Amino acid sequence: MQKEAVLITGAAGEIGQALVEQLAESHKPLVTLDLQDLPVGLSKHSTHIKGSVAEKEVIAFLQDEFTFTRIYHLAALLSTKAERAPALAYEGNVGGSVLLLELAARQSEQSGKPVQFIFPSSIAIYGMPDLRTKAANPRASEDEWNQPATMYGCNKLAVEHLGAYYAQRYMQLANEERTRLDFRALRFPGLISALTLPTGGTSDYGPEMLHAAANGEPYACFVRPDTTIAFMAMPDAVKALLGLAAAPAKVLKRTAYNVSSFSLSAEQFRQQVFKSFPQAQISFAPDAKRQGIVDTWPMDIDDGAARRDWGWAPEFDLQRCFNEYLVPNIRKRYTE
Ligand code: AKB
Repeated sequence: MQKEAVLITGAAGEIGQALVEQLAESHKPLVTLDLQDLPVGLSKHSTHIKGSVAEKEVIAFLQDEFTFTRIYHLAALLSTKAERAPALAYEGNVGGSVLLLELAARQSEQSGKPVQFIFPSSIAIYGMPDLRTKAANPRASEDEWNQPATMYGCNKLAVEHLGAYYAQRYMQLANEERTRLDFRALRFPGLISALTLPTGGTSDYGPEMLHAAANGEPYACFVRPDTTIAFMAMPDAVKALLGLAAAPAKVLKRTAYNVSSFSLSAEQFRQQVFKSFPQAQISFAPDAKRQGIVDTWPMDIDDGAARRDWGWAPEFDLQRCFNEYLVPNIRKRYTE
């Protein structure tokens, strides 16, 4: 007998760990999938499968063992790592997503209930053509500048479109009506966690700068001081995922929503870090190629649609994020 469950892929990643922590009590049974093991403290909360979303055997095992009501598909190779291995990124980021969309489509048909498929997309789907255009258009809304400049950005935009296809058009030539999956996506800015360090992204300079300062290590920032993008505290990212998942389908007017919190330059980020770690040694040593990627991302994104349609609002603005979430928890992490 298949067990009803909630699935989290990429569960050992930054968002994954925060989401497992949050869902541990409320969502049972919880099934987690990742190439890595879950950290000891989290592994007791789920049935963990070690494997890749791009492996057909892994997806077939999940299909046979569980009936999923909701899937948080977080597994992804982030922008910098994906640029270093584009084909591998495509295989995992898009190929793996299609295997999971197919699983959700089949289970929606079998149960007659739409499986909810929650997908974290990214500011990386945007492609600002140059710095003048970026400065002249500080808050990108969902339907503009969708010309990603990275493999990762292309992957995220492709899965947004594929998800909408599976939710609205899948098997449209078939005679009989069918129950389709319920696809919902969020475009996240750079995320900052006090408990984990980023791996393989290009917005990583922010969290790396802060964690290095807290750990008493010098840090050379790989982007220019004027580089500006949006960021969000990890608890708000989890809040957004749960908020979108809980929204009644009838209030949603699009499948992909921007969500944002605060936008600042790398220099402003450094000044914010100095407030709590005045001894920090933070310099700038721009990496022209990675700089080129961040320069195509908007300074901020317009999340008016998410606020209007399903009441999105972040808990943490810049000051609260640093003073109430990041600094107290990071201090604990590096002093205890
Ligand atoms: C990355 O830098 O690749 C991610 C993102 C902005 O989606 N953190």
